[in-house]
Amino acid sequence: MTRTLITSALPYINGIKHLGNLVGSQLPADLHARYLRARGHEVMFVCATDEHGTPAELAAAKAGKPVAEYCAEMHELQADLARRYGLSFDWFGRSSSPENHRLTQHLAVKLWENGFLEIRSERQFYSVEDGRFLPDRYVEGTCPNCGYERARGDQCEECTKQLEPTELIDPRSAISGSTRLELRETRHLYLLQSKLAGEIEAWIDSKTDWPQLTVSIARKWLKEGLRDRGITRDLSWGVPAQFPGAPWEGMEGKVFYVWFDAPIEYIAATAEKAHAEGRGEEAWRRWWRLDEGARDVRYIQFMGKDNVPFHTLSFPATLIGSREPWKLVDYIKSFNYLNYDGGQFSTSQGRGVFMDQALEILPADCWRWWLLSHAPESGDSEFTWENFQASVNKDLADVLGNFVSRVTKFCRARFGEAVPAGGEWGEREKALIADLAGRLGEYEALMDAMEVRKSAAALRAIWAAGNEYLQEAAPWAVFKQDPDGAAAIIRFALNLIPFYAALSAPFIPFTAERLRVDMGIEQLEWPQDVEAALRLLEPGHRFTVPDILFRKISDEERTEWQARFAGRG
Ligand code: B3M
Ligand code: ZN
Repeated sequence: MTRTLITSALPYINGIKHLGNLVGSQLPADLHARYLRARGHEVMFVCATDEHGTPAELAAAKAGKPVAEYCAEMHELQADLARRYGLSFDWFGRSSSPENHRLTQHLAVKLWENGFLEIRSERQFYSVEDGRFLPDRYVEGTCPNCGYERARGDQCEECTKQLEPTELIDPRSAISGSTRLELRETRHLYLLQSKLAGEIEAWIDSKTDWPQLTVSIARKWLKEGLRDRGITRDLSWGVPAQFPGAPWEGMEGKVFYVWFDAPIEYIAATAEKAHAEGRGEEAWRRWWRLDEGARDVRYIQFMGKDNVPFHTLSFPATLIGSREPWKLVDYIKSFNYLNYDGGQFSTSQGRGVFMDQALEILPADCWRWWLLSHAPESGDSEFTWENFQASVNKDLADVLGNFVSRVTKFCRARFGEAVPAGGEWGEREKALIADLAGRLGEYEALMDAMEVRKSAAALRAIWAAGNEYLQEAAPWAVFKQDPDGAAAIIRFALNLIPFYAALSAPFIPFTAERLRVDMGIEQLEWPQDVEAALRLLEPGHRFTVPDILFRKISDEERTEWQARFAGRG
């Protein structure tokens, strides 16, 4: 049995994420984790809140709370939202955990011992008005690469380029907006990535099956030359850079850079789980240490395209430079951006739908379905209310919902709430079984390949095949002359419901679970053999007619929501 390690990029702690964030990493990661578990794989799916660095400090200051308290509250909020979206993390950790502190400091020491870390003196922005150094996001300005005017000191969101604050044109303080910035001397630990460039390039070259988007971003930044990067900051919140046993001196009052410790949290989160469950170190090390079992692990990461440089270059540099046998990622599935109704989602302007608001208006499965079936894979994609309405009303309500409702209600009216005996399956059923077997194979191949949109389309086609069958077989007409013939049709159609529920569970887990309960079965099983799967519910098996699965979105609602989420901009 294959073991698969799945990580989703860690959502920043600074506020509730919008739907674009959700579809860029956590949701497709969940889809894959659910699918592989259903196929019998052992899966370790971890995520966490990314709690350090300037985003956390800035947000806590804005909320008027001590940063530790702010992070603890926001973690609970994000964990609760994750549950309500059915994100099936095996562990949802915190990058501020003791495990991550220990592991981050451990890896830094190893890098130092191997000659990949050194102390350098650099000149950094100091804001006279704010009375402090301004690392990373504390500085904003114009991107030297693309001209975007609100680029942050660590990275331009627009063109994904990793930046140094001093590269920004017209720099200003993100705290006060002040442009009275001075360059002052400060000492930091530097990760000598340039020394590792050859090894990283060879490693990326070996990844011949990586998706185009991932490889092109990685290569672009490799070509520019892998630069040495400061991995400490003049901040108080984070993993302390000076600690007992550190082989260097003079790093008091500094912490590790958030992008240094955040990916290490993937490992630390797995350790948090082991510790919380009272299990030994081997429980997490078998996933992460090649010398302790991780050679059998396939490791897949999910993330938005802006995170790719850190995962293809910086994090591998940390692990490779440690000269310890850590598991490196095998496959990176990256996503483009989801835009919102002709523009971008904007947290500051309240534009677009955020995770908490979405659930106020419709159940999680509607969002999961739309987002996954429109995942921004081949290019950026766009959320529009028209498209969302059409998708929910057609795919979910008309195709899947209507099928379930017609079949179960007709059965109840003619035969009662139990699978009817009588009649035999004929050519039509045989043909559909063969058709479904082919479609199932295609669906599995697409899911294996993490082709999210295409998988959704394949699943929708499987639902539609049931509708067409019902339409052609027309049990309501057959019933008048041949009740046994109608019973055979309905027995077949009823059996399609658990079959659909099993296949749909990775996309719409809440609906699948309702169907499981209403159809009176113990556990949804992934079909090995379509014919056998369609004989699961035997004559006499009792079920309950499900309540309406998906209600349709009216034009009035659509217009109302469009106005409500248009933002203040
Ligand atoms: N928190 C950035 C983001 O949410 C960052 C990802 C960390 S993954 C280790 O886009
Ligand atoms: Zn840019």
